[in-house]
Amino acid sequence: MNNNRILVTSALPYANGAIHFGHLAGAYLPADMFVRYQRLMKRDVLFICGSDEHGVSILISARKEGVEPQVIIDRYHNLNRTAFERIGMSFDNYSRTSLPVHHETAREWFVEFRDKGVLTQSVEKQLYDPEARMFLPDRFVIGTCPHCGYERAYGDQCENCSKYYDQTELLNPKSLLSDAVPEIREARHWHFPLGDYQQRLEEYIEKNAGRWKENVLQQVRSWLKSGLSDRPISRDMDWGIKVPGEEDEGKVIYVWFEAVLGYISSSKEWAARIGEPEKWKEYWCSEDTRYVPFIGKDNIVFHCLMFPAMLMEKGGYVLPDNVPANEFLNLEGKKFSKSMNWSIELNEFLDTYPADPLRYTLAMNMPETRDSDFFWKDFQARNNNELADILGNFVNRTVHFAHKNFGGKVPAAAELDEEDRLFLEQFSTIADQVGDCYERYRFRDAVTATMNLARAANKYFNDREPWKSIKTDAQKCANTVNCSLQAVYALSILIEPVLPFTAQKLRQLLSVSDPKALAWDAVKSWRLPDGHPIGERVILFDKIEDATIDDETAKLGKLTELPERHFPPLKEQITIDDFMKIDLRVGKILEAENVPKSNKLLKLKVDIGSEHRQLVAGIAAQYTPEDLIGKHIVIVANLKPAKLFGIESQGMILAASTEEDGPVVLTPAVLIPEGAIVK
Ligand code: B3M
Ligand code: ZN
Repeated sequence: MNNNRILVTSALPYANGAIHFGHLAGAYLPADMFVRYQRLMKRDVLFICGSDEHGVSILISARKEGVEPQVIIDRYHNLNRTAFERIGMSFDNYSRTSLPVHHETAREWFVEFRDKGVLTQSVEKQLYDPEARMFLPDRFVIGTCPHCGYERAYGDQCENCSKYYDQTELLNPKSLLSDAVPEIREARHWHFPLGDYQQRLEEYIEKNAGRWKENVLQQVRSWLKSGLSDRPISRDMDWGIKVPGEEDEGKVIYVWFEAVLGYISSSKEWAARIGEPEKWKEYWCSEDTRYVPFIGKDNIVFHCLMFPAMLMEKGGYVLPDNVPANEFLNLEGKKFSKSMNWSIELNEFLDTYPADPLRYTLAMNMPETRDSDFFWKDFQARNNNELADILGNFVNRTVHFAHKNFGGKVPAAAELDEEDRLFLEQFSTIADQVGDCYERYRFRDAVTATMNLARAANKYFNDREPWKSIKTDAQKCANTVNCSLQAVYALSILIEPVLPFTAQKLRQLLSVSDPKALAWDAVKSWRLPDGHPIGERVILFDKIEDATIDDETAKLGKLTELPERHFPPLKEQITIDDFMKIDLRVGKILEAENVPKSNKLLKLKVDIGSEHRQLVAGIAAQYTPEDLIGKHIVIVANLKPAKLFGIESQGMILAASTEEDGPVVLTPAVLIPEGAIVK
């Protein structure tokens, strides 16, 4: 394979929400770093992305808001495109799958496969909503999970026990569109015979296995081991790419079948835009291309099995050379969740902070082999202690010193000593090391090695003490400043993949315009000429205060709007006499302790005025004993005692709860004496 032509794609984000840090660290930032490195290696790179604008989730969002799906996709396409630009994603083309070029491409593939007899048809039982008059996609129906009994399980998967099943297996199904009870009807669907490619896919994967990431291989091998089966590739829906032909009226092409083809149509759009409409073929239809799709781990099966099988069937197309999928990034130890406000929106973040420190922090915490986290404190520390104190500081002192003592010009070096030479030699070694990391998709290591040059440079400047040699040995001082400025140049190239905005500032500062200097290998050979003018110093990184970070952390999880929740229907009516049978009393918690071997239960001693009660309450996951002692609460005082974990509970504490979050203990809003009656 020719290593000079490289096709890189990043997963097409659904135009159904704003991309967050997790997406960035998964499929976008590593792709951009890889591409920027390869461009500096002077390779012929095409970098492609776009919005994925079909699929059920977009339809659901549209119904929820009561708008057309077009409104949703326009909103998020524009939002995400802007966010990508601001964070420095250097796509050659950012397309959208609602464009005619994509619809045509997807139909062409579908029809070709259908006409060749590759696709099969079968009739399946599916849930049909008689009121909305449509077949229900899996996410449009809920019911009771056939495995665990969870009552709000979706049509394809239960969020409680994670099991997959067929939507017709759901108990008590209900349509989310109309609340109607769906009927089971037969629906005819087109299938892609993925099972037929089992052997070819196995060969393809094993041929590459030596180079692919372990986390990717593991998932792929387990799919292969359980045996590939045919995949339905049509859906009964009116949002998406229509399946051509009268007999397929009302059917659209399944989103995953067409979304992967979005890479190809985005490339076509790019080729047309640059005035060479056939040029996309140089990348896609050539044995000679190194094709690397960047994705998150949830997209592995489609990129490692389904898409390659489609490409094999089509013939004449390049297969992925490697699929360096990342694991997931969490936020402060928890999954990103928009509805719980446990998320950071990229555009909002970039209104306050520059892009490069975020790119750096995400790269240093990239979930390459296992899930990882973004912590605000870590972001602050990386920005202040690494970018500002090491990289920024080195550049500033060097430039400042050159202005103060050498008129803002590169002083001529002569008779470098051993230490100078060793320092300069490091540029080459580090450039090779970093390059090797990028070639092997090891982004954390690449950035760590890059920063090692900044560290070495800071140390060199310190050790050489030019502020002393200026008085005693003018040539030695000139040599130090010359070498240090060469390091600023070397850094301007080496940091480009991870810190492109800062790299740009450095090149401006050094007024580097020689095209020969803008290459990875130039770090080894190109040098700033003697007498070359240096610009005035600029602040590269502003420090971030503790208070700012505290504010940011405090914002997390604070809900401005309560998420939509579902509760069981109301119970049947009772009389006032029924209610009066319950004796509710205010009590004060005197003691609280964990129940050994239980992570749910707390043992409490409660003063209810007339007596002390021992209660056992299932609130240990939400409260520590210290949280509770001294609190006023309400208890059911005349409940028959019961034993929990062998401990007697003489009553019950009142708490409100949702399925998602555990109980919240109810407390009187003002101080009320123990024993007071609640009714
Ligand atoms: N939009 C799923 C996702 O965002 C899907 C990726 C398509 S890549 C062709 O995870
Ligand atoms: Zn379940």
